[in-house]
Amino acid sequence: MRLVFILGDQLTRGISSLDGIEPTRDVVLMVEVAAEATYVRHHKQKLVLVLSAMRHFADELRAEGITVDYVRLDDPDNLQDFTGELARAVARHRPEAVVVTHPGEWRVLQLMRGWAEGIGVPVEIREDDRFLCSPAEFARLTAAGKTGRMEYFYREMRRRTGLLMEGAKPLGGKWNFDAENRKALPRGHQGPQRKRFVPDALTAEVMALVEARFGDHFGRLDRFGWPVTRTEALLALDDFLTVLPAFGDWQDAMQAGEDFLYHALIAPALNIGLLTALEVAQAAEAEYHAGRAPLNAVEGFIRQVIGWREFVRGIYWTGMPGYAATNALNAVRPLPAFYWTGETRMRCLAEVIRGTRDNAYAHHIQRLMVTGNFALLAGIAPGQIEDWYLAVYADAFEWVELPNVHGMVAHADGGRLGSKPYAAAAAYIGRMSDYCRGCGYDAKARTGRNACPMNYLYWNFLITHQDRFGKNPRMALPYKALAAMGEGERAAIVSEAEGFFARIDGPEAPSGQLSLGV
Ligand code: DLZ
Repeated sequence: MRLVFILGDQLTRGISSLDGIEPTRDVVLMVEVAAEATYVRHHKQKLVLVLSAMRHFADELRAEGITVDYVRLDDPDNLQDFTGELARAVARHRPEAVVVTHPGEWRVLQLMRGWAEGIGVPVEIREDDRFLCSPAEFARLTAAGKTGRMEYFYREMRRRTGLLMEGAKPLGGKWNFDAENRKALPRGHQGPQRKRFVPDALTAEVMALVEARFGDHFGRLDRFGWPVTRTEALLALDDFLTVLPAFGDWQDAMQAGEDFLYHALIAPALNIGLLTALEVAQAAEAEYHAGRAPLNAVEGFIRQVIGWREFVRGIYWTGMPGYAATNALNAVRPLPAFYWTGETRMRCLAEVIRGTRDNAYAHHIQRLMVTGNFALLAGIAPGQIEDWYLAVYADAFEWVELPNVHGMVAHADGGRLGSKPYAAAAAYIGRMSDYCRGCGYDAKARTGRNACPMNYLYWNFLITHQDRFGKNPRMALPYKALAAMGEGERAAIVSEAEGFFARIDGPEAPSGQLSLGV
């Protein structure tokens, strides 16, 4: 008999480890272990998502007649880590072999590689074929030179899948409609009511368990509404398709109090396996062909799923472990405490952190241009900001989170993912959101007592990294503006930034100004 070990982000009936399973002979093993909940202190909603989805998935396999050996977190004999629990299961079942699918994290792959010797049973690690491009193929494609950047890789994935293609040409005559996807929302816009899922009895039981065991982790649990089964995930996908037409124009827009807007909200389900990339991309394409959604919206969504998502996975698996160790900008500052409390006078940050706490979710521009932008400008150590993202977002698994944060947010990879850092001053946030209205800081002031820190930190960032970015043609404009500043103004910027860093965990947030309402 074979023991098929399925992890918490492998909840797909078609997962490769289940290929050829013989229900009368083989056993599926699933284990809830504290080590996975605490190696970073995951948001409570993320813990509920994974554990509840695991329990539902196990029930579905059992309903098919498959034997599932399921170890619960509160089982008194639980050794609380993957290796210990696999060893116990091997002793229980005495399998001829263990079958697993390639994990989503380099750390776990190292564990898996040690299992055959450590536990004394052959371990077959199968490819994770839920992705369109394997790491080996990615290495081949990028070594060929042409697809080293996301845009070219994406075109290759379009050709390969035939999505939005007219023969060999892209539908609509262009590969990328991003320029049409950067509109701000009208003032006071009310977003749509998005589908959320009421916890069933099983999820409620997991919520109580998480509150009891991990009650001191970040995040609110009372607003849990993520899909935990494939049926619910398909309903979440349907809900997205109804707002897809507006997703394109407003995908970069932000508004206080509007946590979801027109975003897909399917990444948590997709990344634990309840949906597959190809099916969600095909569902979006069908909306275009049915005349229900415009091309800019559909293309923008499909690019994220078959382009960016696959590209960053390729970067992760071909680059690890060295990729995570780079620190091109020598960023060493500890993560400010307000990332956990939301207690800052910067309304944009307070609002995004509030949404993150409430939902284990923020959309891509909030992650990139608010919490990410601040971390970049403030020179937060890559490992610290990466751990934060990995912990707080329900969809964050390392293969996707790490390159996004290490490369795109922190530019710690020296430009492998993006040819320029995503650095912005308050003007960008003011243009794309209503956060600056009602903020205690002055978004227009570059220096001075009440200047928005994003402004002097932005110019301070350009000054600090002038040697690296000063000659980058994509940054010519801001460096021209910097060159036009007098020495006095440059000195004032540096001194404002130093003053801010000195009080970053202190009186930056005087009482009465805390935006989380605490
Ligand atoms: C994220 C997570 C958590 C919180 N708990 C478990 C668990 O108890 N059992 C499990 O099999 N998987 C869990 N996971 C998902 C794993 O951390 C994930 O599979 C690895 O990080 C590899 O991507």
